[in-house]
Amino acid sequence: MLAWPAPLLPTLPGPGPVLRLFDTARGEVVATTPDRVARMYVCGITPYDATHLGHAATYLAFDLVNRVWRDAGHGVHYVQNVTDVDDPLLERAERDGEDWVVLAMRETALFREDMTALRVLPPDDYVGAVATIPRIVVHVETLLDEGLAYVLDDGTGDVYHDVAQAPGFGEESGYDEATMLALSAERGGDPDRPGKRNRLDPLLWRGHREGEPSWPGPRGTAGRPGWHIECAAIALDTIGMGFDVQGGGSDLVFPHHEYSAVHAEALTAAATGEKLPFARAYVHAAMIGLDGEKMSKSRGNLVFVSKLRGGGVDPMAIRLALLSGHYRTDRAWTADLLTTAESRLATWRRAVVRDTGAPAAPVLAGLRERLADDLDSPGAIAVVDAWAAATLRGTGDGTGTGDGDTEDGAPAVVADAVDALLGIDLFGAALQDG
Ligand code: 5CA
Ligand code: ZN
Repeated sequence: MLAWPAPLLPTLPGPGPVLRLFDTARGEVVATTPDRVARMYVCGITPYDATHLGHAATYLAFDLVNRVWRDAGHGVHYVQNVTDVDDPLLERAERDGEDWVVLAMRETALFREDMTALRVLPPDDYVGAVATIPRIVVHVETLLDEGLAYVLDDGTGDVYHDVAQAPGFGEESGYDEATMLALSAERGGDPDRPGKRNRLDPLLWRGHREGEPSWPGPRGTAGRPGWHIECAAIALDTIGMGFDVQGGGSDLVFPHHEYSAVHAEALTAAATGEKLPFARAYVHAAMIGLDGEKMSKSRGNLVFVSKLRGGGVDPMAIRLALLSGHYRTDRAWTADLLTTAESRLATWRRAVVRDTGAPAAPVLAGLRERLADDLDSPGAIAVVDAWAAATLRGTGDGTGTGDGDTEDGAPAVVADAVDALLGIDLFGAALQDG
């Protein structure tokens, strides 16, 4: 699938530090250990509605991961999926009397526009579920052949993964059975369905139902794929096992990331006999809420990126507003957040258009240090705030160096650092404003 155009990425002097991130599976902040090319998979949208600020916040968090790795000298192989066939998409199309393919295409196109406007680095592989069906079918057949999956005995043709045989089950989320059962029921699972071997067994393949799209399936059974095997198959096809970061919002900790990992680990064990981990770290962005509730398509309490942009809001202000909170803190979207970001952006822009400013080196070091520490974007923003204040006062104090110097060319270096590391372009609108 087509991704979206890459923004320019300035190169900064010298390499940045090793990125440390909170890994859900280990329950602590750990150093990432990428090879020359870091590998990251981030769960993409289900395109039945426009991109809201919750989605945007999650993709911005992983955009920082991408930027910090690149600054540290790594290449990054970034993969994202599009869940372009699934229950919520089909239900919305049915409700609105619209063709589900057209709905998915339209919302995916809008998502690309939003990501471009927010200056999110595009994935190298942007892969839809539908395009992956032939590979998914092969995987489901392998699990059936190995006796690790079974066809439900009720004539539907539905196939489930037998998790009792999956040794790694539970390692990603660390949840107990009661928590898993509750979350499974809440998030698209079917723990009470009769005939399953284990209530927590996840659906791999859904046999054809009247009125639903279907494709040739495992052992000739027409239908469509389950959700978790989609991400397992796409990751296996593109970046393989043991990749550096599996990312998404915290609503994916269970069941989605647990099951994607278990599917991929079972397939790898079947193919090689080895128990390899799916990802080295599972990283989750907290939820953005509105009026005290998680922003979600099913609740309908949404603020859309495209709506704000359409109303003339500078996408860089949206980006700055979302990054002003830490990615692991659940937080609310408010009008104030945007107003504060707009005035901060204006201040930064007034500072970077000067020829001379407070020294740049401590700003670059401070930005790198804060972001490498589990993406402390509020801390990084504070570093730039202090620099802008000192520059606009015409002195070098306030940057932490305490030497009161000013430096020719410092504003241009800071603008490059803010661009490369925080993804915020300080020149576009500043030039337009004259
Ligand atoms: N297609 C699946 C992932 S394979 C999916 O969850 N799609 S989604 O459209 O519902 O969400 C897209 C991404 O945004 C996911 O990573 C999800 O965890 C994240 N997300 C959803 N709601 C919020 C929210 N309120 N705050 C932050 N992130 C969110
Ligand atoms: Zn996913």
